[in-house]
Amino acid sequence: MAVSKAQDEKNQSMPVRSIRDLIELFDQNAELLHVKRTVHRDTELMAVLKRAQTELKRPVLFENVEGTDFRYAGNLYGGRDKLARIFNVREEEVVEEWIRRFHAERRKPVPVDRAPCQEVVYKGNVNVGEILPIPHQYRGDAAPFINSAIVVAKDPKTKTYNASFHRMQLREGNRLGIQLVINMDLFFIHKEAEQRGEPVEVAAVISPDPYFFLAAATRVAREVDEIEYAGALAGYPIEMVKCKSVDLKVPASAEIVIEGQILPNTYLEEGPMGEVLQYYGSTSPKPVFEVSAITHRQKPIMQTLLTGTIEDHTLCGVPIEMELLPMLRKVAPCVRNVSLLPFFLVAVVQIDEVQPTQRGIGKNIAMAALAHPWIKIVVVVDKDVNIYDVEDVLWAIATRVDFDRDILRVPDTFGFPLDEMKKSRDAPITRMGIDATVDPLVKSRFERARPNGYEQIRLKDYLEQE
Ligand SMILES: Cc1cc2nc3c(=O)[nH]c(=O)nc-3n(C[C@H](O)[C@H](O)[C@H](O)COP(=O)(O)O)c2cc1C
Ligand SMILES: [Mn+2]
Repeated sequence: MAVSKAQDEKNQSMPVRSIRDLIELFDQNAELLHVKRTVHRDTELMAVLKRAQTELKRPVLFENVEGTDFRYAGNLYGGRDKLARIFNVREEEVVEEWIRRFHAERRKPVPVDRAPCQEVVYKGNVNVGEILPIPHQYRGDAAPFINSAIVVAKDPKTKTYNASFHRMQLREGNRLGIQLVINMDLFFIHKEAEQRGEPVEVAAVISPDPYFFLAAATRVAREVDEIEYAGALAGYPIEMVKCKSVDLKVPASAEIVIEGQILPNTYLEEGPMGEVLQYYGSTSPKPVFEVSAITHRQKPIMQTLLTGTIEDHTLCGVPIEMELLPMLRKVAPCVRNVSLLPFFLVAVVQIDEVQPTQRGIGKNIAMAALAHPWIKIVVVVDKDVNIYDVEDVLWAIATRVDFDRDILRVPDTFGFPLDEMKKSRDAPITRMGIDATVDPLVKSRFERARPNGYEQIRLKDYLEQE
């Protein structure tokens, strides 16, 4: 379907205040896939989502799932193009726009009395598995998991609101397992409460507006109120409503909220679950989330987030790009852009062409990027290589690298905890830098063959039908 320029611009400026608005935005741009056929929650839903995600790269709305009136949305954040829609910029501008909004004016939330997320209320002795039809994601998972929930908590130390992703394993009755990764803010909030023998009141928010969602994916200092930060990303204050059973507020426009507390000194075996690197990982004792209320919209849309997919890598990788880009530019102002997609252990850095006075700068940049604890491979390329195109990056590696001189190998370094190449969980890893930039002394031999007009034309202009 051809979208006229005027139509395109109109859609782009549509205000996005909820997940329904976001789905509508994708739909108006003819990007949303509607699955109308009835699918089975545990044996079809995730298979269809994973294939649609990898093969078609589009967001998906499941309209009919057997045995429930919930609808399911997936891949809303899978890829830089989705973030470009949300921020209303071009793909190559996403990181800088996110950085710009990160530094924009923080907005205090506004309280509201009535909220869509509380149209249906269950309080007291709730059975989570009966109320919420949580799908089973991977074959070897221990149980159904919620992977898209954002946990809101008040930080008693800083008096600010924290919001972060924590996977939850479905358990019996009113209990969920919750993963608090070491050094995350909620990990510390829970540890400190535990030392006082107290639980932590929390509310897990599913399917919120995209700005709250992206704010929760960013690591920010503990002092920063993440609801106010979400307001900075959105450009409007987030509307918050009082919870029904805990002393917290949650974004009113969300679809589903699970209220309760994370217990002190209570741990149960959790996992395995297909993880971000597509391996199952191990089982270990994790804290318990005791649920006291569940609220949701009528016929809610449950957001599903498959781990180990482009969506997971977008939400983990682009926030790292935000940290990396300013840091690399300090090392070398010639750094133009960076990409951690499609797979966040591999960073591709694009630079302006190396000057004769700066020979070797590609390696300095590679060393700087490798300092990030998660990045295992970095490839540095010139500006004529498309860093969002894996084929193009491979072409540069194959044709512009002297494997005797342009490869950095750094053994015994601190790496990503879930890397299965580690001999044990705390073992160090070897990382690698690849300088695929052209030496300015032999530049003329490496000019890419291009047709006349190649950089100037827009393909779209030649394909649209009147
Ligand atoms: C899709 C996704 C899933 C995540 N799952 C978990 C998790 O299960 N447990 C956890 O502690 N952190 C998890 N994280 C990491 C934190 O939620 C994330 O880094 C957050 O920004 C930390 O916020 P903080 O600065 O408040 O600690 C996940 C992040 C993403 C993007
Ligand atoms: Mn935080």
